[in-house]
Amino acid sequence: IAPCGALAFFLDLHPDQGDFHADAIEGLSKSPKSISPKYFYDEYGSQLFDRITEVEEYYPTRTEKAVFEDNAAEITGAVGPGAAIFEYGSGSSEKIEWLVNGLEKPAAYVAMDISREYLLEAAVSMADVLPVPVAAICADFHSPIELPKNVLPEPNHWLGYFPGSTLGNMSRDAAEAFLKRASDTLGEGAQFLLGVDLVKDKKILEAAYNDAEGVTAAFNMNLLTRMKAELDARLNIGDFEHYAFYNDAEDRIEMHLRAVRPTEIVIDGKAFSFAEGETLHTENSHKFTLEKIEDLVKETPWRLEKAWTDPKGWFAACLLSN
Ligand code: AVJ
Repeated sequence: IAPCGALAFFLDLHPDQGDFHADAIEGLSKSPKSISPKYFYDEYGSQLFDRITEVEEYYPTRTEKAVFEDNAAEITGAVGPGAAIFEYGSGSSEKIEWLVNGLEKPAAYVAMDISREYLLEAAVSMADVLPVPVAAICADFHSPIELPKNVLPEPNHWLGYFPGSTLGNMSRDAAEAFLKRASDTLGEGAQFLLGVDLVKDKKILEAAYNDAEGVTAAFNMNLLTRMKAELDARLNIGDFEHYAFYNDAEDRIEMHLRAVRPTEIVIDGKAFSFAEGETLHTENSHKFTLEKIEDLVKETPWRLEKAWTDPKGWFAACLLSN
């Protein structure tokens, strides 16, 4: 571990990038059929996601931005001086400037992402822009992460940062385990700033995942294109449709690929058959209430210090401390 060009350090934990081939076969063998949403994000899928954040119906990205910006002084005040930021799933590091620039004497910015190329590119360009040392860790946030010692000035405390309501993709158990690991990584006296999408009118939720332009549908259907291109799968894309709905009992949007007629997906000569209406479950996006967040956080070393929402109560920024 050593300084790396413009970066204070680059730590590569060689995260398991996932085996699309093995996971597709495993998921298609299950009943009900499912696959991890992480396979949405190839280059084209990441572009489609960026376009989703700009469609009229998809409110989370712009609402979160408004919550952070409208409450920036209070949020950064509650974090206090001398914090070093550790961003989980930093991607293009787009949501960091308001935080670094608002904090009193920020100590450092450490970007963490599973995608090595994307991470390094973003971290190096942030090193040019931010008034603090910038570092990068290539890792999977579903595995333990240990911060390297003696490569940054000792911060007053660590601030975990996890915007985008990505926590909503996880099951309750996985979310709990994630928050426990984050506390281990960030150490005692840490804080954690979490962006979460809130429960709201079902029509608004369902519209956000069924935009009129069909960008979300294309994002979902891209999984089938990837199976054909990368796994040599034999399937008829036209036999499937995008299907997204709000599951009230589970407080989550579910995305599926639904067979519009009996069909099959064949991989390695193995046929996985779909009855008409049968689905491949591709994503859960849990929606929270502040009570639910408190219940979840209670099972971890964190406690909920304060939460900020937009005037409509659609999205929350939660500040936790351990
Ligand atoms: C990136 C997981 C927050 O759940 O809203 C957007 C992904 N899926 N439209 C979300 C997504 C369909 C998004 N997250």
